[in-house]
Amino acid sequence: MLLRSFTAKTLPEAMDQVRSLLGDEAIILSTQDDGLKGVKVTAALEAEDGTGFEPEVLEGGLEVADRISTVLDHHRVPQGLADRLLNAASNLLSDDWMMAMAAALDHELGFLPLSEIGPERPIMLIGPSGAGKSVTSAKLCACARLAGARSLLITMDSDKAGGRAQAETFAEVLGARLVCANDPESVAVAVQQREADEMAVIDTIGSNPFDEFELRRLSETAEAAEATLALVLPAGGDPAEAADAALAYASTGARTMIPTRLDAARRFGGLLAAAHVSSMSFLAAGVSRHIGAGLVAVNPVSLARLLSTCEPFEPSSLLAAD
Ligand SMILES: Nc1nc2c(ncn2[C@@H]2O[C@H](COP(=O)(O)OP(=O)(O)O)[C@@H](O)[C@H]2O)c(=O)[nH]1
Ligand SMILES: [Mg+2]
Repeated sequence: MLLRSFTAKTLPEAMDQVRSLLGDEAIILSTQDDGLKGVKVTAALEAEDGTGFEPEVLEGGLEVADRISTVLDHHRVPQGLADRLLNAASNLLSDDWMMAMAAALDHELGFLPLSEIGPERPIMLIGPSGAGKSVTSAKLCACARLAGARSLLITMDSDKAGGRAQAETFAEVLGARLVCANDPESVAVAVQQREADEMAVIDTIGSNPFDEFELRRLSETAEAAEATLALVLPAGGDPAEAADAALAYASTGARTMIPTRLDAARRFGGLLAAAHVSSMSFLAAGVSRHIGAGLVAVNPVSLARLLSTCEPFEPSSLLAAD
């Protein structure tokens, strides 16, 4: 069963979209007035093998699709990605909507556990200023320490006001060895000279995703250090901006992403759009400003839970008498 939702200013316009994309065979499952956003029509098309329209399947599928669609709407997931996720969920024909959403996220997005990177490759964190790169570098060193490994923190951020002091504080607290290096060659030397059991983390200076020179420099450094690049991107931003930035950063060769500030945002459509458009896999996520407790694993189930537990903030409910 192919399931899609269409939003337009009026019902006839939405119906036109249904007919032109799915044809006359499409069955309208629900119509919903979304206020300022317009009218949303959810429609289904029978699969080529003829499956999908038994009444129970349709009813269960519609309920699952409705729940998932509400969650994706709340997070401002762009329509194209939301449709893909709904299709993936409806193909599963599960009546457990959370599991259906997890399966859909697994289908459309990539997930790479940190443990799969291995200590032999340094991790190099890139991203805009203030994204959380330095704090995430420290969190990675803390993870290494918890796993009983030593870490080497290479900072390219030491020229920034307070950058060196911040790195020195992190390194001291975490028992990490600190090296300041400002060009690809010195980063490569620091990496080559590390002890066999040291995990290297490279923290970079904030960059502009739309400055080709800065991006080229990042990929040259990663190449020289034979590092795995990870984009650090804060949650809560505009989905189109996040997607554009991630796509630009993907040109450096980055294939993984560490979203940050999940604790301080209530809309994650930007992160989903960024990961989807750039084909980057989620490596881990920042959920606190505190170094010790701030990095968690991300998998389809934990992401589905996170998305579904973000209730919209409604000031009116605080004012209502009970
Ligand atoms: N609440 C919260 N704050 C974070 C998180 N990660 C980083 N921060 C905060 O974001 C700010 C910028 O972090 P920093 O690592 O210096 O950013 P950089 O410029 O990318 O190196 C700091 O105030 C951090 O404490 C997170 O996961 N949650
Ligand atoms: Mg920094």
